[in-house]
Amino acid sequence: MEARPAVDDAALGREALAVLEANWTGSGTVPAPGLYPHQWSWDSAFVVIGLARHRPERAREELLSLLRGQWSTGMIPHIVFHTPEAYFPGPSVWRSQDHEHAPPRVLTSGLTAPPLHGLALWWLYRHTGDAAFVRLAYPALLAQHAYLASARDLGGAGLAAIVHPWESGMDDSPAWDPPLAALPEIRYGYRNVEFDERHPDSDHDRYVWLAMQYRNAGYSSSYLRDEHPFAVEDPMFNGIWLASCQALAELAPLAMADPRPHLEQAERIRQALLDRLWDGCFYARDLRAGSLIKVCTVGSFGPLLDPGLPGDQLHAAVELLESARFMGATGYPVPSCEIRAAQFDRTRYWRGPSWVNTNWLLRRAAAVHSLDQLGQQLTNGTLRLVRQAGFRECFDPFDGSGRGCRDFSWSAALTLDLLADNVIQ
Ligand code: 2M8
Repeated sequence: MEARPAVDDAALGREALAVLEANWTGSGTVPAPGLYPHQWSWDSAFVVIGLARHRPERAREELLSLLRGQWSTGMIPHIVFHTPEAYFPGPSVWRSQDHEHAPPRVLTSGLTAPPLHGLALWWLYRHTGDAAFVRLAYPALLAQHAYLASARDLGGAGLAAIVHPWESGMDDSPAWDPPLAALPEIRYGYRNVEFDERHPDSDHDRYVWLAMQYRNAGYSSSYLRDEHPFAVEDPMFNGIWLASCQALAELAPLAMADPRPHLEQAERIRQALLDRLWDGCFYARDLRAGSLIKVCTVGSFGPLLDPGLPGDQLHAAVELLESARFMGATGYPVPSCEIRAAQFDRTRYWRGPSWVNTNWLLRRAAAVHSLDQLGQQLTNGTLRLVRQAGFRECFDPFDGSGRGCRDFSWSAALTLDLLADNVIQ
């Protein structure tokens, strides 16, 4: 089934719900039929957000289903495999079942993903008032945050490092080009799909090689700290983590827990973002090269999710976002890379196209800072994209045409959320 562009809000909402219904496997929502036949971590968090007001019961099941894949280290894996459907790299590559910290009966990947789950739980609570569910899910998210603070603070300054482009969720972002280029030349032909327009073979080989290096080291934290060749502090990953820390601080009393550690963690992240990633814009830091990766991408705006972001950085980042380097020059919000960068490519996955999830995150950031006009512009532009092109995976930021998968879950879920807010306003 492919959702057709709908003319009115009610029809668009019905189509979005139908997509999510079709993508529900009975134990989680797949990002899209075919290409992504399992449960992905931050995709599920976006689905929870989108369903919070429409199908809260399903939103709760979605989160619990993902959490069944959580490792005893607290790590929430970026993919949880619930079905035998083929995907590469699948369970035979990750071999989670051989790892003492992986759950015994659920197969997962060995990497993590942006920690949006705290914010998603808060969103669900905000719209349902279901404190019992907060009490149920809170310990898992507490453990996730503890894992990030202990095993992933590879730079020692309070930020969590990603150890693979897949952990950013923005796989092919030009921000990962320099650390990937520093890896040895790899031509193993790991891919087992015939054609994948998303990335060149050489990149895909590097992705799989990197994942296997980590797996072969037993998914060990000391290996990550001392040897793993890819370690990057990403402003989007950390901006999302900070937002989830603040969300958990608000939820902690409902779980009879102390909110202060979450606020202290948020403060550490804020300070480290400013000290380590800010240079007129938030850039990713390559911990192995010891330098900033000087390309502005949509990830540069992650720290806007912080209500405590100082005014200077807030104004400079918003000015950049609205400028002709980003959404000021494209017909639709928000290109995934600065359009003047040499690496910008309007057709390539995470190197130019607009994505509904990053638009939603920026709209959330606009709400946090009471930037109503920016928020409305992001809402309108995003709804225009899905109205015209359907719930595609991503979109050409200039002409709004759809790219990648059809019937993509987070595009449908977040449309529901945008529509619900539009009605309220
Ligand atoms: C994309 O990532 C996967 C690998 O995890 C892939 O390229 O096959 C990204 O867009 C990521 O953000 C997303 O979570 C995933 C599933 O939608 O697809």
